[in-house]
Amino acid sequence: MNDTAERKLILCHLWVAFAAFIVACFMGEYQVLERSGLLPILESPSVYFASVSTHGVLMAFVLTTFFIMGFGYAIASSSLKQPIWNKPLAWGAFWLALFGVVLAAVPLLSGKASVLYTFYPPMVGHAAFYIGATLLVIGSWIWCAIMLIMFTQWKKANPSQNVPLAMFATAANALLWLWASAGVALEVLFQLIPLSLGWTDTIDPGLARTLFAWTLHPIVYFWLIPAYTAFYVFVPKQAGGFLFSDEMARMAFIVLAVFALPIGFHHLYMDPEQASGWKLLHGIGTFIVALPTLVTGFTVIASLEIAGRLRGGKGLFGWLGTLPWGNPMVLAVILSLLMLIFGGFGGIVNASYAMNAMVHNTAWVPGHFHLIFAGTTVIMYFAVAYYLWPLLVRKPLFSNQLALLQLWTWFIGMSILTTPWHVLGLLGQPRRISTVVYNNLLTLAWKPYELMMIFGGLILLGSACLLVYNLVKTQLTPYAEHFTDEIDYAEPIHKVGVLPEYLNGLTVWNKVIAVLMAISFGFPILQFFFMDTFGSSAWGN
Ligand code: HAS
Ligand code: CU
Repeated sequence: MNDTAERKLILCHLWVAFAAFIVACFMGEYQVLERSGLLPILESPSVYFASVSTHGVLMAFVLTTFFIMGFGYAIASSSLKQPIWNKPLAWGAFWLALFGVVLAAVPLLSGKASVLYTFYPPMVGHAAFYIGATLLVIGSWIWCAIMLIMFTQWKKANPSQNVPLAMFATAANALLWLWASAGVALEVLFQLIPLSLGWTDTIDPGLARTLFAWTLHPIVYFWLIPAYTAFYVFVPKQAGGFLFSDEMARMAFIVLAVFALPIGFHHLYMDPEQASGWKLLHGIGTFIVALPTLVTGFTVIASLEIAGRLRGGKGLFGWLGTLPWGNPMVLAVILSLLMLIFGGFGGIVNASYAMNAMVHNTAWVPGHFHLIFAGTTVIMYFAVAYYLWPLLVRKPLFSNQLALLQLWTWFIGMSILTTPWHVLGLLGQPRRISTVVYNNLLTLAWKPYELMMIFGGLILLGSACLLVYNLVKTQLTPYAEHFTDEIDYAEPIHKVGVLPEYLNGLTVWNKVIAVLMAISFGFPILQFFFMDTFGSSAWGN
């Protein structure tokens, strides 16, 4: 990353991501306080829902999209050793996406779009919210195009070589996101924007939820793939060893990209608009997409073991002690995998139809996704930030000790926050509620868990401030001469020969996705146009 202009482009993306993140963390703490009912002065359902909607949008769409774009540019330019294709276009995408965020923020913050980050109709918010979100998505599509063009051009110029694993993963994610975002784009363009502008009087929530489910599952893998990329291409080297298998990693990314797409109905198990046969089909796919995560867990732990043994670790678990726990990337991956055990377990419970009936729409679900997204996934975003910042600003990290403290507190805070959420779900607390006003034995049983959540949230807030403090201080320290600015990618333990096209290209997988999507979403969407459906009038704001 020798080019100053490129480093600036990457840094700007990452700063927007973490600025959104820190604002959303303050909102998160306010929300647990408000729900607990402990401070009557805070009680206000309208402020609460404006806050939850903004918090969700900032975390799920702004932090992620900007982080993924910035990280993608860093990977593309460093792993392909090529300048970023069409930098003015990349800047255009950045400003368009940022403008979209500001446009959406106005109605969100003024309570005119308190429709939550899933914006399920017939709730409807101000049109500026949907238009802003659309611009953010269009910005991300331009990023996808740049990634895929760089991927294709490099392959053409280097026909006998394998695409670097990091770029393969990034291109797979770009392809996944182009397919994934089409569902919500159709919903917003043809249903929500016309309704919010008053061009139509009613909306079909069944069709809207089906289109949203098309996006909702793959989007979580769009967020996850950068974390897995760091697992595979940074962690083994940082731990002092080698990647256990390059081919397994590619296979995992392919299965993630292909099978994350046709399975969204596990979000609609309890909805009436799709028949049970389609839900079964999507349910089977949901279990298939858990496999690449198991493969990833295995490969990454095997890579850590190789590193630990090379560093002198003996016995069954002796290698764990010899790992460099003081390296933020290594500490982060261990904590990330620990959170994945229970976060993934929760996912398997959700995916099992009968158990889903028990936990759907309860506090269990935010428990699941805070653990696996804000925990497993976002902790790797921090590790990547600690790794990239010094290379981007060409100065050493301000404090390694603070970085380690920040990662530990994030892990501890997230465990304290999400365990009670899971319990509350089993105790029957609904999700998406503000304060509970009725006091009976059931809601009294919730109280101790709510207190724990406030405490967990406070630790997380402190941890988030530490992250931003460390990054700002790194940027502001005086210039250090001769600081390295090259990303150090992990090498596989066995040299990889020339790979077959299905492990080195995405064209064939794109066709597989097209077929699977036509099967799994074709009829379920088309049926809305051939049967009698009833529209609902807009509700809210
Ligand atoms: Fe999920 C709902 C099913 C993964 C995010 N999920 C959500 C929502 C979000 C989300 C945001 O089937 C809420 C949407 C909303 O607002 O309505 N999810 C799954 C399944 C998986 C899964 C089966 N989810 C994720 C990931 C996310 C995410 C990843 C974000 C990044 N999820 C569901 C379902 C729902 C759902 C239903 C709907 C619920 C409802 O009713 O509304 C799987 O892919 C998970 C597979 C993972 C595993 C874990 C394997 C463990 C490993 C760790 C090994 C480590 C060791 C420790 C041994 C099976 C690999 C090593 C230690 C050392 C020291 C080295
Ligand atoms: Cu899902």
